[in-house]
Amino acid sequence: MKVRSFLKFALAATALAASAMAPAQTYKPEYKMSLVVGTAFPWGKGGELWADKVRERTQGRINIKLYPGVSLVQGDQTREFTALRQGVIDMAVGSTINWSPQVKQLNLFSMPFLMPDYAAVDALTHGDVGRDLFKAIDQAGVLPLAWGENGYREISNSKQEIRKPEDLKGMKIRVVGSPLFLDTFTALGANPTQMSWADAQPALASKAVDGQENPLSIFIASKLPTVGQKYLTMWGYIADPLIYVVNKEVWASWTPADQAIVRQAALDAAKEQVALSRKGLAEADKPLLKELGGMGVTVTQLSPAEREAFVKATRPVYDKWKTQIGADLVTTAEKSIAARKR
Ligand code: X2X
Repeated sequence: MKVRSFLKFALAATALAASAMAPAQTYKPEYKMSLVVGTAFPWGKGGELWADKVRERTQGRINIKLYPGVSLVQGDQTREFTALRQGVIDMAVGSTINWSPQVKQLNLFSMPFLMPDYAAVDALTHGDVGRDLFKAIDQAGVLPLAWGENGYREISNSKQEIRKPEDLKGMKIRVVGSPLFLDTFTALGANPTQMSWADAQPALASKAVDGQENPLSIFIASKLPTVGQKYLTMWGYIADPLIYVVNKEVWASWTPADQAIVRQAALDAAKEQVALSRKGLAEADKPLLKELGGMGVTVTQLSPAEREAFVKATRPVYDKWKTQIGADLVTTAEKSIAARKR
């Protein structure tokens, strides 16, 4: 064999071997999507919408199974982000609260009374802040694709109406596992206790804790009024967005065409999911509140002056966390909110 034809042969053989080993061609039979709650909730529904669109638009090349109850991390929602990075979880629709132990900037949305209304939430997620936070998540090792929404977290309890911070005095309130929540509820005179959502429900039922804070969609679908959570105060102190993400190795294993499909499906599903989360609350007469009355829940709406007392009591917490989260990011958020379209 002449040198030239030998070289040609060797090149061809190498290319053949490389294509046989190419990881880009290996799709898993099934991808695991982590969720805290299932399809009876707007959150779980948002995951299902994403999975269905991807399956349909890829003709089944990418087949996603839902794992609600954060079952891939045994219900420990604050470990979800690490499991995503490590590949124990392939993709997720997760709350900023649950990932804030690993991505401290995500604590932004838990800053008490930062976001006065939905327009403020949108100004952050769809503006410079949203872009900066996606960069932070990417740098932390997981690929973010779209913003969804869990919602405004209102406070409920089994003991008495809450109208002023003093009403919270000594109340045992279940909070999620981010230290910012301990600071907020301690500042309000309550007795916060950290536990997972899986542990919170039996703790509320047995009256081991007096109250909790969650979006109304979670409050209702989890049937909290039936375990004695009869007092609900609409204080709108924080709202947690949801983020649609994919593990980076999984992402890299897909063709560019399939990556584009998964990204667009996440954007489409997230848009529908946000509308579901706001249903009954975004309308001027908030029909969801009437529904709650029918479940025997006393719904308390605060006057601006009453709300201000909660803002004032938590201001030192806001100031402390502004530094911890990053003063620049928080200032950008404050400016974006001030300039929002209403
Ligand atoms: O644990 C909660 O309160 C929940 C379900 O809202 C989250 O996962 C943040």
